Amino acid sequence: MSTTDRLSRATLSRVPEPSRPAVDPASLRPRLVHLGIGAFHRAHQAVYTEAAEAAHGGGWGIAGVTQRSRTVVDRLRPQDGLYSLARREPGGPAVQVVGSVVEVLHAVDDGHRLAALLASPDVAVVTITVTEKGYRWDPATGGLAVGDPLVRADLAGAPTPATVVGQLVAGLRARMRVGAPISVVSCDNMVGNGEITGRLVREYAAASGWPERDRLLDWIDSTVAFPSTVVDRIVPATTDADLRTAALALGLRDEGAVVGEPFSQWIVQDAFASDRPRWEAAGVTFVPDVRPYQMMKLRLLNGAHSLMAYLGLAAGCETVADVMDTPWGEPVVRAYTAEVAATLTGGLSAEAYTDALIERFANHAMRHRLRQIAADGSLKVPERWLAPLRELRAAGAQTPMLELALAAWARHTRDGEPDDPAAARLSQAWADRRGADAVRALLSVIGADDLAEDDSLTAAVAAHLADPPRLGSVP
Ligand code: CS2
Repeated sequence: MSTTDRLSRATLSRVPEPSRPAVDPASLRPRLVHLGIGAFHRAHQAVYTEAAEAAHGGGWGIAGVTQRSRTVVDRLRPQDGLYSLARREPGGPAVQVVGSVVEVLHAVDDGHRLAALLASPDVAVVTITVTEKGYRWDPATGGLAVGDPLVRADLAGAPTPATVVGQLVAGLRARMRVGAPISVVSCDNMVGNGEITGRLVREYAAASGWPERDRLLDWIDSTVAFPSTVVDRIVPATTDADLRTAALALGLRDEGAVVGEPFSQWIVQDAFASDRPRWEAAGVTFVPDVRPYQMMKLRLLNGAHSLMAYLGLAAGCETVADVMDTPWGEPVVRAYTAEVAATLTGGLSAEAYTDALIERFANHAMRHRLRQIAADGSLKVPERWLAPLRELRAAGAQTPMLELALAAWARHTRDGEPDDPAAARLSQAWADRRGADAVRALLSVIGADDLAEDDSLTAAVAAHLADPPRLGSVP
């Protein structure tokens, strides 16, 4: 079949009826700016926003902003922001065009348009998915990485800021003149993502040297909200085969196609500054405090993901489902989640959550590559493992699975050519060092000097490094 014609508003009527968007894109305008319009946003918040609009209206369109590469702009702009999501049901994909993205921008090349949108009273919400490293923060202090070259360049007055925090603060500075409230909603995998974002924004404004910075800080305190959220949906990177599946279902080429698992969840702190899409109509849960949900998701799902990634890559597996096919996959995940579950609060059931995880991880319709999960370990490991590790050790509990996990990550930093912003420092930790010395140096790189001083921990991790587990007999 020839699918040279591309999905766009002009060709949308050729898409089979059941796959068409739930909203008429022409009825929307940018009322929400999203920073980091990668596959995850398109398979998650954009879908909730479309469903909320379909249920309640309000004209909530999304202006999606990509940070570095222009690829997303080149894929989505010729398609008027339209793309399809394939839900990877075990019995075959269900493909649906999503209609909520109405504008696609590049943060720097289209920086003036971005600033104008952030200042516009018509825009009431900013959502963010830029991964942990996009915040340019120092996980050891929780503060802005002021030594980061891009942060420095933005603070020195780059005309269109290249960092997310720089873009936000420049937008808020312009917005202060019109005075309209706004909510900035981080959707990245960090405990207290709203508080972190608020802190980074304030630190950046304070460091800006602008004459009106004190007034800006007061205005941010009184008028800008930073709700925390927990997002969950497994979204592997789109492959050529996924693009072919989309084209087949739509009868049109779709270069913006994304795939996601059937499961999806969004927990949002009910603390907005003003108007927002009626996401509750789309199944979003609003709660006063997202922390118990965030800890459960980060420590159980993401923590198990990272563990499977580092163990699985070393064992020659390619995807999460491959790991679940091994005799050790499920027992390792269960032993890990049982160990970490002791740190969870809030009365949520870790057992039920784990059972559901096992099923999600084993979904063979997903090809979720371990390499994708293993990336940026220096920023993921502290959130996922070190926080529970500290709590368990402070309580005198045994931590065999977290030790095994750290050893698997340490081995990956030594042998696995990690894709990580701290790659050079991680490899330096291995220069002239072995065993527990190397483990101490690695822990220091990721801001965990306290754990580096825990001799029984570093010795246990080093023992696994010296004698890698025969995975069939993992504890
Ligand atoms: C994964 C997450 O790449 C990773 O590090 O653990 O992207 C994970 O798939 C999502 O958080 C699931 O909601």
